[in-house]
Amino acid sequence: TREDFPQPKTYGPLMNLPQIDSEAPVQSFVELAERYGPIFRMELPGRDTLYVSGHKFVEEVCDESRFDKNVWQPLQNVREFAGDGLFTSWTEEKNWKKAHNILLPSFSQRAMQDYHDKMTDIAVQLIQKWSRLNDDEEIYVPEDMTRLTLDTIGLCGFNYRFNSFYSEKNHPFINNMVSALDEAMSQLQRLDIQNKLSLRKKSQFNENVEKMYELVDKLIEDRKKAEDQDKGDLLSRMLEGKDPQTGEGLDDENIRYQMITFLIAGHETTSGLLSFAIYYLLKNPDKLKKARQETDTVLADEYPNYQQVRQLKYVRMVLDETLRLWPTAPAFSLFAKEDTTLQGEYEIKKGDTINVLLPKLHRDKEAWGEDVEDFVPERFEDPTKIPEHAYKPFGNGQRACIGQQFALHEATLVLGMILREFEFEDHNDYDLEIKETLTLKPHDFKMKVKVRDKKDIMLPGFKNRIKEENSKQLK
Ligand code: FDE
Repeated sequence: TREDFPQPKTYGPLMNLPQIDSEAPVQSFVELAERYGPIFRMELPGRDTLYVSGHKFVEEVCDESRFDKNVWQPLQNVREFAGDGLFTSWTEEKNWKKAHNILLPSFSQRAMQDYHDKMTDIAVQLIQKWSRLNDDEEIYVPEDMTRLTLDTIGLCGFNYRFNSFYSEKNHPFINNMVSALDEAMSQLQRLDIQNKLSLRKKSQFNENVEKMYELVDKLIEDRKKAEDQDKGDLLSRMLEGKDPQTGEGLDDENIRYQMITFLIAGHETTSGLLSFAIYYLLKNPDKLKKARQETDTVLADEYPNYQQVRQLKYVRMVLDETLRLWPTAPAFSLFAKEDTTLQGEYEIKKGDTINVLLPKLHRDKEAWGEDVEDFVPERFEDPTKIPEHAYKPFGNGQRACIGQQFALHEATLVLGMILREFEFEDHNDYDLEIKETLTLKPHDFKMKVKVRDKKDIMLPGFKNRIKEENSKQLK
């Protein structure tokens, strides 16, 4: 029964609410998992949920014959503006499968070759900005990474340029999105009655949402009017694509929701990933050196090509390890499709919800060994050695992240280029502090960079030598 699950002490009608820090809910859950173990129960007003973070439990809840994605409360709040887009729809809804089928080829490895040049275009803007800084100027890492990832999804997704590098201020779309997300998240921490009373917040929220729709609807409308409609981006694929199962396409309202979804999902998470990766390299000079040796060997030309990015194996491992320690989408939720048990011992009723707590799962010592807190990209050297059910930064099964290849190609390209161009300086001796919104980011993380001595890498003879080595490697 429910009483058999470990559970922190409850406080009257607030139940377990006081144990959650509203600024840092995920970190609260991680601490609770340390105390109450790989499965525990939390009762919040109107919600009664299990949290799992041990690999044996996760293996079971990832069994798609028994469990399916739960559009849990945070996603239901986002659903108020992302509608039945991929991220916020139930697997049962018609539009989930339809959009999934139509969009899958747009996110395949093959499709990344089409996006590569656009990704490079934006990456070059970042490199140029950093190259032109004066010695005393600092970089606000997450802010610049957010500029980069927003502009990348805007260009690859909809052939739209947010041009974030040309402005000190956020693009208005970002402000609207951040306030809407913020409000969606703070609703979680308020009681229903408080939410009903927050009329002013509600009308602000509605205004933010309207503004987001305005931009997106205009992009759809303009594209429909355009002479040459096929821009090879997500938008043209959504406007033209037909679901092979039903022969149907997506309607305009659903395309709007998908666009909002990609803008949210495609930039916050990847921006956090790049920021954490730089943080870990800054704090681990031996790993930094190794990654840089790789970029100096592989990235011989001014602009990396698609194939070279695929050869950045160690940089890629750096990103894998970063996502282990700080999975920027830190949790996902499931519901039981039938009555069942976990570990043959814990009774689960049909409809019960279970949240998977990734930062803790990724530190499960049974699966990873004792050194879980250390940054060791080498863990990912041999793909067969990755403990499958202890590593889920992109979620699970058919509801796993459709943008995984996109995010990893983009992040590998950008991190590779940054490493080749700059020395990093940790001038503030930055202490990691995690900021939680829908995703995780290193709060207030700043550093300085210096353009590396180009003599090392740009002398013509050197370049040729690198090219020779590259072609040897390719053979
Ligand atoms: C999804 C996702 C997930 C799952 C969730 C749940 O289950 O609820 C996860 C965990 C993720 N995702 C994660 C991530 C990380 C990163 C870096 C990313 N992600 C990125 C990206 C980009 C893009 C564009 C995206 N992403 C998108 C997406 C989508 C659409 C989704 C939904 C899918 C389905 O179908 O469901 C996701 N994503 Fe991610």
